[in-house]
Amino acid sequence: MRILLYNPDNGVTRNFMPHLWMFLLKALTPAGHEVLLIDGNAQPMDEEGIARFVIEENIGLVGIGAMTRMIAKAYRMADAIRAVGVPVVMGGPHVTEMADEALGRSGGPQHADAVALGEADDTWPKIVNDAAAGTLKDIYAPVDAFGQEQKPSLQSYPSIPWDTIDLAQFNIVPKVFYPMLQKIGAGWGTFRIIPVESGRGCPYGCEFCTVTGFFGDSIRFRTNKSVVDELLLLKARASSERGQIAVFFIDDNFAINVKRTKSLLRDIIAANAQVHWVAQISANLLRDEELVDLIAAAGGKWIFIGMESIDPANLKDVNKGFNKPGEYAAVLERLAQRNVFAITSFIFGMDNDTTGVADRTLHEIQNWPPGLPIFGLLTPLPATPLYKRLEAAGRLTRPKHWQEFIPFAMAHTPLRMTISEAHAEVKHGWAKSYSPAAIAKAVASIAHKPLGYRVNILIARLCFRGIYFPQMGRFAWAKTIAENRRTIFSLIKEAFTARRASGQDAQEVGASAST
Ligand code: B12
Ligand code: SF4
Repeated sequence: MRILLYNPDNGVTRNFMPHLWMFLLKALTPAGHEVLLIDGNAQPMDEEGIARFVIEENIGLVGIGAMTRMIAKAYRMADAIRAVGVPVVMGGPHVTEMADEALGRSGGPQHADAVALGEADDTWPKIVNDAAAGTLKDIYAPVDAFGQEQKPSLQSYPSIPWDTIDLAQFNIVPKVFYPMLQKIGAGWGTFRIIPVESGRGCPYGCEFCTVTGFFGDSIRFRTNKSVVDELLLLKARASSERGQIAVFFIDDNFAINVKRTKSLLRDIIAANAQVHWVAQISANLLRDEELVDLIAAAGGKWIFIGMESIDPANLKDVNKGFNKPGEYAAVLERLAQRNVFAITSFIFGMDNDTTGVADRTLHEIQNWPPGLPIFGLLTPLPATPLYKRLEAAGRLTRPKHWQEFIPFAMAHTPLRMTISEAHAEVKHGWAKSYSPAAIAKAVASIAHKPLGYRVNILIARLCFRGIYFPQMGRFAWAKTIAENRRTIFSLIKEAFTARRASGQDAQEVGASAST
């Protein structure tokens, strides 16, 4: 049977990074089937396009995975596929919580023939076999013989063949940058970010988050060896292609078990398996100097920190009181001293937020080492404690917000400001942080560091700007480059000056050697 795994586009950004679930399920597919992958963020497709594709490619089963924000598109695509007679199985965090919605049992139309609940590592082979035999069931739950929920241990994690997978569509370098980047060094025209997981689960239970409910509060890890082997495979591929590959450790809290993380990082260093990587780690765990040393030595370049708010009252409200705003600056300094920078994520529209929250947050940020601030709105995702609390209080203004997804729009009323004030705060946060002046200041603030770090900050800022200000077309990129031309040209000039100087040094060395 030919199987298509499809991830709908998020409608905001393009091909930032492939979605791991597709590659994982492909690796777990029983022998004898062929699996094709389409990530809508890299290969945009509409309903008509996907219906034509499944017919032309003789697809016998389509698997669709989606977060809540892409579910409306996922349902539309599923409808188009089912209309041409091909069965659809859906999985992922949204349909796990809203299986009845996907199966048409909550008053709306049916979108999926089957739903895979929760982690599908163990159920996927069964789904494929049932589909091939024409006996697809409606619900696949990861349970043992006694009906008890069973989570994959991750101890026997499949090997994802990153060495042979076609990654061309996931090159994140906008074409307009090719000529400039190739001058920096060979291979800089391609840059892929690959998702790798080393463990699953988070016990913290923040009110707005689905992770504790979905993956559970007991944490499971892959073996160090299996992670190291995966990194070595990626490193070998990058070097054979003379391209750049970075890894995103998608674990929700990469250092949740500090002892284990240190042992993994030591193994990465010992195996010389370092690639540049990003990981998500909560601020409280970054107090540990030895951990931060190992992060830097093992290739860590960016750490995503869910800071959420600089107001302890807000953090307490959402059960994230373990975040201590008073230590944010020290945590970021500790990272920056080792040339590791942070993606700092903030949520506005929390219950204790009032107008001016963006300026108050920006005021703090300006004293921190340069990083990548990102701003979002408190969003009640289905089945989270937050959703239940707001629903009980009658505060949901769009209880089924996913049916008509609007980027950066609230679905409930904040307590101490209006919805439009909250939207304005987010806009202000992005506009101020990603203005040409702010980008120039971020680059200049590390003028004492080697050029590569400043180029890194510049490129990352230009790309992150696109999360809020759509930057998908050639024209949008040209405009962004024009606006930031002073910073860009000053770094290019510095690169050429350094290159010429090193060329002259080499000539002088050559001349003195021959005399
Ligand atoms: C990496 C990641 C991202 C990446 C992008 C995604 C990517 N390219 O990989 C980045 C950092 C950009 C990101 C951003 C956001 N993310 Co995010 N992200 C994750 C994260 C940490 C890992 C995803 C992952 O690969 N997991 C590992 C794989 C193996 O798990 P999985 O995807 O769930 O797949 C398993 C099952 O679900 C199932 N399955 C999944 N799909 C399918 C399909 C079929 C057919 C079948 C059978 C089974 C199946 O089988 C898989 C194996 O068991 C998850 C949290 C988490 N731990 O999953 C959050 C998560 C997915 N993100 C979440 C959110 C909310 C966001 C944001 C909206 C945050 C924000 N406020 O801005 C943005 C939106 C991004 C966008 N523009 O679309 C939520 C989604 C909740 C929901 N109900 O939708 C999660 C669950 C975290 C949370 N806080 O609750 N994210
Ligand atoms: S620490 Fe992160 S992953 Fe864990 S519950 Fe909180 S927001 Fe979710």
